[in-house]
Amino acid sequence: MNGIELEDKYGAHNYFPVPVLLTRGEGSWVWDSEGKKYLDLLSAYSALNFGHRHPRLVEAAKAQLDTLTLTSRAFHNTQLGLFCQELAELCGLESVLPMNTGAEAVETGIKLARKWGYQVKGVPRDQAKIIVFEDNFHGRTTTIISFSPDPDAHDHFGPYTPGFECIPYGDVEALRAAIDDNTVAVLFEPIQGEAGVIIPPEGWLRSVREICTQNNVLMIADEIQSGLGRAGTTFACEHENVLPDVYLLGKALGGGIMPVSAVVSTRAVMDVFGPNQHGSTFGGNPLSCAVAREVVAMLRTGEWQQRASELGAHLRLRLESLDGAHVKEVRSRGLWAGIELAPGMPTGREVCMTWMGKGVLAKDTHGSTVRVAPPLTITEQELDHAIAMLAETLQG
Ligand code: IF1
Repeated sequence: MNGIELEDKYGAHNYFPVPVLLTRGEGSWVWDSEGKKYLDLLSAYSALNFGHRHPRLVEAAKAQLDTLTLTSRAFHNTQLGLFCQELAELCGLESVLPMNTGAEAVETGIKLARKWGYQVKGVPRDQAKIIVFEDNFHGRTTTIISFSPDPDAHDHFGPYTPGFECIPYGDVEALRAAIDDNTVAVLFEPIQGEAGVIIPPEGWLRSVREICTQNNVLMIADEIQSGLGRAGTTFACEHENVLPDVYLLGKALGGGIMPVSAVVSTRAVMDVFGPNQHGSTFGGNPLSCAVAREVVAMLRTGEWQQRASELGAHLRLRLESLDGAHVKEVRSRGLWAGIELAPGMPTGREVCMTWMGKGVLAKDTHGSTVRVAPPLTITEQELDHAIAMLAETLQG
């Protein structure tokens, strides 16, 4: 049996992957078991912003593998403090709580906001409310899916966690109306990824910032997919010069090598967590921190963000030149685009299957949208080739 057959026989069927068996990755490219190569336009949902096996990141991992990989937080290790300092400085904030997956960072952010609400804001016990948005995606734990609008993610996993109110994304008046004395946080994606790269109206991020400040509510930005260069800036919030109270980070923070996530905030907010009140076995391990420190160092120069911004402008022009009979709308920021297919076109999955046959790997979302999120290492020539293959695919 090959890998696909083994997965089918012994693996849980919680995904429906595109039928390709990958064996090697390098930069913007991956190879399948038959030696065919593909441009990777998914980047593991933006966990591979620096491409497959970036030499600087592999080197950082190898060096740490030969010294110390795991201590638990029962003891200090020489990588964690430096990671916290360097990431806090990159964010323009003061304190870092390291975790592993994005969902763990989101859960940590929810616990942080609730505890801050009770201990600092003075919300009555167990009355904390967090405002979330329609078409959100923040992960797959039972609390997170409690406020998921997606039936596949939500249904049959009850009983659900209370304390969340879901309102329309991008609607300032709805937000103003939803906030009350028990509201402790607003949890949002600055650009909604899974919803299909949905970009909020210009000024919405600033309004969220103002409303949160005016009402003593924590502004929690889930930048797990939108952050770390993807949107052409270090954080997507920067597009409107907004600094949230809390950043939730993950995916690319691990350099495409380790699962690394983090919650970053001010010292005043983070100090609501005392010893033994939160944590995880692997959070802050020296191997993860060594890789994530190299990611932070690569982002510190701004060259990756600049590259995503410039090449993203080129990507947008190329996508907008696609035939309007095939494409209803292009939404993009930086090297991140959602291509809404026109009515009557094949489904997003069918388009991705045909595109795969032309040497490009991408993923659909919500049936009619094709996501484009190449590694930020992609060249203009590679991008042009991928779009040319898409144009061929759409021509049918
Ligand atoms: C799957 C989607 C993307 C995220 C944001 C938190 C998390 C994610 C904004 C949780 C994770 C992943 C999860 C993965 C596929 C992918 C995904 F299709 F599910 F919705 F990217 F859009 N916040 N997104 O995008 O991070 O716990 O996964 O590390 O579950 O299939 P995680």
